[in-house]
Amino acid sequence: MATLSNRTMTRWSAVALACAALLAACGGGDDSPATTGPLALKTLDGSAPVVVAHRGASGYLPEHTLEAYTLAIDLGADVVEPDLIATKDGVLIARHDPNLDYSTNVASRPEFAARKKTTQVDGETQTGWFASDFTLAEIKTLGAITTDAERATVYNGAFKVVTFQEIIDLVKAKSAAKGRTIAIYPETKNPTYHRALGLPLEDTLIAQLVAAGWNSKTAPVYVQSFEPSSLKTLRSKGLNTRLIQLIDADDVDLKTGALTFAAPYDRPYDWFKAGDTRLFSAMVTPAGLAEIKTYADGIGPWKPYIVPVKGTLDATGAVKDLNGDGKVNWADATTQTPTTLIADAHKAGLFVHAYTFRNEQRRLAYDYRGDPKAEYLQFYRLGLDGLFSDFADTAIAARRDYLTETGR
Ligand SMILES: [Ca+2]
Repeated sequence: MATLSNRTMTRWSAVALACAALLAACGGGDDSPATTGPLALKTLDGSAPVVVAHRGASGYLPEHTLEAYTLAIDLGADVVEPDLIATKDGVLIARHDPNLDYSTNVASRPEFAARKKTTQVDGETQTGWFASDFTLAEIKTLGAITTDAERATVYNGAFKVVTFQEIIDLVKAKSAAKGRTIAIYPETKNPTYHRALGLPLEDTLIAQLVAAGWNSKTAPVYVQSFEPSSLKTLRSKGLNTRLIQLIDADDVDLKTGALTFAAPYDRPYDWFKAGDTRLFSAMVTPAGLAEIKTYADGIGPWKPYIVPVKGTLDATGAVKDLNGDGKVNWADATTQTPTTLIADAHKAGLFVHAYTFRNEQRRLAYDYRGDPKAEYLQFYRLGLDGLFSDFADTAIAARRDYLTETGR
């Protein structure tokens, strides 16, 4: 197994621990990207790429907690990203999945044992405890846990589930305290699923953004979804913020370098329900981009839509274990010639925010040589407008290098 042994990781792990202990005192990561300089940047609007803290500083602390968002801001993130689901009483909370078993300690709570059930989420059968069966007050008694078994578990149970309103309040307070505008990037999660439960996300989201004074194109808000109908609903009901169409796939076939498409990651669930048989990949064609431009401002594709990766095959046609760790995975793939997606999207008038950038060695293609900054630099140089990172500090350090090399 790859180990996180390089000096950068050790250093930032130490920073993370220090920040968790002393959040208020950790403010050294502020960054104010310049927007002019000798070499024009290739982003859509010519400004520096935006760093979005994916689920907060989720590389260091249990995701989607006030502590993870606070740490991300203190590490210098421009934007924090909450995924939104609804409680039984209709409150928007930040969780990646309606199934609370994935990201909280609900399974350890005997008083909730009877609410365990098996149900379908976007066509996938899941067993667990579901947010729509719990009031906010009940969910507030739970502790968040890491969703990545390879990451620190020492904070499991220590932090509470956070509401969308608490995130808005945090971002406003931190913006005032730091003298820079911090934005939010909420995602409507499983919007068709929520609508079927009688807990539509869109109306509540709009109401909260309007109440925050943030219903405009220039507000520090980006709203994202995998389901086009959710974005269209938001627009038709009067939301004026920037909207982003997310573009997924299931995996990469390392033998061919091709994206693979298996349910539920093959197409938006609303497309499936409507009998639309196109795959997510239809969205990156010129026609697909033009269609997105009719209801959104940007796209959020998975990284290999921009920089494909592929394994190296041995004489038998099997993918080689290039790094010799006994496993064949992403860390044995090498990057291929970038696609024209960024240029194509820009031509269509759409900005591009790619996901998800992570520091772990096993998540880095072989030719980045274990250096996550090498990956960020490649994408920045391609003209990427923004990215989602679990390690915002690394993304910002790489951006500083990129801005320096462009004369800023
Ligand atoms: Ca390997």
